[in-house]
Amino acid sequence: MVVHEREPFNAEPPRAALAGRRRTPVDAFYSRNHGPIPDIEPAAWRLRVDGLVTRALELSLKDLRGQFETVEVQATLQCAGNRRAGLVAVRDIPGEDPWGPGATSTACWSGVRLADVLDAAGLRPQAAHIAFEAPDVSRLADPPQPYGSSIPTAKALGPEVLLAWAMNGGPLPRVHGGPLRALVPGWIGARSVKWLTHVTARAQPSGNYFQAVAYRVLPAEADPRQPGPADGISLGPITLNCDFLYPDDGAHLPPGETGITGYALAGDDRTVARVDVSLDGGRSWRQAALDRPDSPWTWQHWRTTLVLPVGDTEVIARAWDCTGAVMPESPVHLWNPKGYANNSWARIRVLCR
Ligand SMILES: Nc1nc2c(c(=O)[nH]1)N[C@H]1C(S)=C(S)[C@@H](COP(=O)(O)O)O[C@H]1N2
Ligand SMILES: [Mo]
Repeated sequence: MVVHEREPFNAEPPRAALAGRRRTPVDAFYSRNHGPIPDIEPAAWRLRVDGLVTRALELSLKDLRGQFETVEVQATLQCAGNRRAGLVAVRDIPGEDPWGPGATSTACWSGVRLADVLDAAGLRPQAAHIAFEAPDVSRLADPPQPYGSSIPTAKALGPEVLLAWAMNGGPLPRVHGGPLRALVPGWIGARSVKWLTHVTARAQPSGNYFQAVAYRVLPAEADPRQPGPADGISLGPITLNCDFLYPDDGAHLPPGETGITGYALAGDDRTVARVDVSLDGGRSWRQAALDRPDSPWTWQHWRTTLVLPVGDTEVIARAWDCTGAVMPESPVHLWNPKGYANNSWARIRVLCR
């Protein structure tokens, strides 16, 4: 793993650990934390469900397993800071880690549908947002506070949104939110709250720092420490994106035919329609072959074979989605003070001799 920070722990797998695997092994799955990882005794853990509901609930893991249907969802998680390094190269982003393309990983999650739990609690008509809260207090928040987020009720009721206690067939590891986390497929990782202890139905989005202040695409000139109220764009669905998984940036290769692979992800209810690769700075493109996704919520791997010339070559990839949107060429116009949602063309340099 490439460790960006030890306290709080933030690490991403190198491209090679994601390459050739539709599902990411637990020990290669990226980990993104804003505070210390809590140590929760599963038997003592309880989930509180309250707010704009007709019956507030308090549920143990046994209650969740016993009272609701267990379901499995294959889903990719991607951090909004994925590929931030490309924005940092445009202009420094103090206090944020320069993530590469590895803040993206895919697992098979199991748990219960959030919709079923909300149904048992009985949502009131005014319940437009579902907020999540965890016990990990982040000193990066202003003021320091436990981590939280919210999603609109329309998304929360989707059958893909889980309260998950298992990952790739094993118990959910502590670092990934065990004993229980929210899983919001198709939305930025920040909404999939780990160590979940509290679900609240509300009329408004969560006022938590990580919903109301951070994870917003601010105007370039905004001060990220003092954004105005509702400044910027609150991130929900993942932005269309792709990157290379093989070869690595800076790889030394023999010239000639080389297999090139990568991943692409369109986010929420969109799908990846095409991935193109260029060897001439984007003047001409060749279409890559796109694998079928394992579910509507996972990345798609893509592959092509290129004849690489002798010398130093830049290889570029871009993805299109089913609405005809395409990744933009340059990170220059995407730069934002917190460094989110960089989906400019993916680029690697390879040296052939
Ligand atoms: N309680 C809590 N949940 C959290 C976070 C956190 O710091 N605390 N980080 C979020 C972010 S920004 C991301 S990208 C994902 C990462 O999940 P992972 O560490 O399992 O990859 O968890 C989200 N859930
Ligand atoms: Mo994230």
